[in-house]
Amino acid sequence: MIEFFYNAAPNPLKVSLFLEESGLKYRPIPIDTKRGDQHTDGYRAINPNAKVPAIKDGDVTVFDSNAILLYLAEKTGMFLPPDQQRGEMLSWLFFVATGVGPYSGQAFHFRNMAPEKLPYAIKRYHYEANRHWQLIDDRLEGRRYMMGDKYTIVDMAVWGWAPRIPFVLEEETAFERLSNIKRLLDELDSRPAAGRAHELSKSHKFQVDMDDTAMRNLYPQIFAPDVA
Ligand SMILES: N[C@@H](CCC(=O)N[C@@H](CS)C(=O)NCC(=O)O)C(=O)O
Repeated sequence: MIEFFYNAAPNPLKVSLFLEESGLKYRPIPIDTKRGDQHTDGYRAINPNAKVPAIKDGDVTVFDSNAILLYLAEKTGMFLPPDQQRGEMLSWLFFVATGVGPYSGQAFHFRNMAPEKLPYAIKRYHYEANRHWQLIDDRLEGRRYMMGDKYTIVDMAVWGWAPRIPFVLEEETAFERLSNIKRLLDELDSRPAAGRAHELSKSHKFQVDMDDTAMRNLYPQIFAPDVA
């Protein structure tokens, strides 16, 4: 049975969705990142990057959410586009992995969590996160899903992060202009598997307080010596 290391954040949520959609048998193992579960030697042996999600599938260990989505899709043959769209799928999947996710995360970080308000960092990540989300919205114009008519892992990758858009861009009404993303989000949210994925996130009492320990576990660089 697959062991699934998760918390309630966007990257693990995408993998929950695949696991629930596919019907694969799995055992969820909560990793409370505010408490520092990700930094134990045992967990670092599974994910040397000390983040969630990760999975163990027998002898195979996979970390990084979009790598896991691709691994599970190839393992099951599910939620993949037709072969002739493989290159296109990889582009969008990696674009979400290297663009949408990290830039959204940094936009939120520099605006809300960074110990200093750095106007240029805030501006750069806001600009880029907004540009990335606009590209996703444009891609969905005239297409039901990211790959066209078929629901694939790229939609799951987008779905994980999309609910955070109003926070990331600090724009309550963002979905009024990113309406194609909202349409996709609503459609996937109406699927029973998405409901179960959300339930899993809520089923464990992860620490909520951003206390000093949580800050040290999530943002150790704040406490590291300054670089020149
Ligand atoms: N590229 C990784 C990023 C994983 C990531 O940043 N996970 C966050 C939760 S969404 C995390 O584990 N944060 C805890 C930490 O940074 O210590 C992926 O896509 O899985």
